[in-house]
Amino acid sequence: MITLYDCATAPSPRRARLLLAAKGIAHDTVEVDLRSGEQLSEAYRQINPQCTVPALRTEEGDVLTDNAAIAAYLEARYPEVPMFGITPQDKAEIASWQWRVEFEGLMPIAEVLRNSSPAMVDRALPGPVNYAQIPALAERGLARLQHFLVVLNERLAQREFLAANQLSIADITAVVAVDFARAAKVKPDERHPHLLSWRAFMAQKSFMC
Ligand SMILES: N[C@@H](CCC(=O)N[C@@H](CS)C(=O)NCC(=O)O)C(=O)O
Repeated sequence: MITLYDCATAPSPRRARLLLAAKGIAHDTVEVDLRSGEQLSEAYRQINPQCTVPALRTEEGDVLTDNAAIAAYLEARYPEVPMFGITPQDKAEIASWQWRVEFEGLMPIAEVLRNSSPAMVDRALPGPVNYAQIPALAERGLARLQHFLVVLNERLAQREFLAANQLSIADITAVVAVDFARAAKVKPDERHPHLLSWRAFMAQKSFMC
């Protein structure tokens, strides 16, 4: 049985959880308590030396330690509900939006939170090494995040889904980014009607959690 090392309150493991749910893959869950620093414990380092969640133990016993590897593995192992597209064109478009959501959405949220939160002093980046906060990155991240909601809204003006006219990994990543933006006090509003409609439409998907 697959095991997901998860944290119910964190955005990155939610991406893996949603993908597992969208593909209908049964799995065990081990909750890792990020608030108490369990990800830095010796026991968790033995599982994932990068000290991050998600991690996923495959049925073959390998441990995959980031969303990119987890998603690549799950798509190859359980292709039944394709989430990365089938045709070369669709695969390219989905990969492009997956990257944009990560780079223009998730990264700015991390920049804001990790460089401003008192709880994250010296934890400005995840992982085993401590890095000091850079307050200017929080400021830049906020501007980038606000701009990204505009980008998403424009993209979704004429489309049901973010890429390739199909539900894909890019929609899942975007749901996680848009929802977690609230932690940075940014959320879609009446300036982003298409983004709000898409989010409401995504909320109806049976796998949404
Ligand atoms: N590249 C990783 C990033 C994972 C990541 O940053 N996870 C955060 C939770 S959202 C984490 O484990 N943080 C631990 C920490 O802050 O020490 C992925 O997407 O899989």
